[in-house]
Amino acid sequence: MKSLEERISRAIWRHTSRDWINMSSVDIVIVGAGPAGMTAAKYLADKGLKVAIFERRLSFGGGIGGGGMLLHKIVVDEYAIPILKDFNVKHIYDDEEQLYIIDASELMAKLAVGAINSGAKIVQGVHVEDVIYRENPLRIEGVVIQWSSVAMAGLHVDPIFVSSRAVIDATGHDAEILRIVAKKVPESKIVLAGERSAYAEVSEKIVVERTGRVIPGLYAAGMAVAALHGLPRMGPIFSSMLLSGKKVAELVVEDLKPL
Ligand code: 48F
Repeated sequence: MKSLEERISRAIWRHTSRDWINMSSVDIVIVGAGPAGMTAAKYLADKGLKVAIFERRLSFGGGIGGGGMLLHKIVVDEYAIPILKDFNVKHIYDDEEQLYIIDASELMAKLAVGAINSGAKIVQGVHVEDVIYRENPLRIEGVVIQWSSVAMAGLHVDPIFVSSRAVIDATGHDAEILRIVAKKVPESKIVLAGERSAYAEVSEKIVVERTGRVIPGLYAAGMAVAALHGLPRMGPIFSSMLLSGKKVAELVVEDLKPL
């Protein structure tokens, strides 16, 4: 007769292993469970694609949770309303400012629920430290992952791999994956212009416009787009993060179609 302790351990090992074997190859890896990453995940999973989000923290939401300077509200403009409806996020209209107001906690939770209910997997505590690439023709074909705790402890532990047909950098202001590829795959010719100071009206539009494929197999969404193209920041208005996530999903679906 197995003890409860033994059964707990066996259950966790068995089901985690099954998941990881299943995730050793996916259609799309999304790096970062912020607003752009989770929005992209839902729309990709809605198309029946196998989606894994790797998030290095033990929570999802990225920059949403801090609201605006720790005040628990964020704002969006009208262009984001259809996305809020898809995720069932409550929003109220402020007549005076002509903006929609959302509770930060509700947006975080419902973006995650939407992505998960559509079939995407969010795995927390996993740090993406590199990519898999192929030459002739150049293509990104997955990511190299490590437990965040190992990365934080600075231990020298070899990572493992997740193969994918597409990788989306949704890591926010630091554009971590683009930065790695720029440095370690020089033939990618990626040059990060670096994010510019605040100019919300311009950045809300242009971040969405410039969202897309960077090199074959590698895409940028959310604030990573600003870091790549030298675009201004916008602070706690999140319409472009949601629209960028939706747009990158549509572009990836289009690119993966012929296979
Ligand atoms: O920063 P984040 O929320 O990115 P985003 O989706 O949205 C930006 C807004 O939050 C806000 C803004 C717009 O109004 O200016 O800042 O572009 O979410 C990025 C997530 O990626 C995780 C990080 O912990 C965060 O949750 N992340 C970053 N690098 C890695 C990573 C990595 N190398 N591996 C795994 N996760």
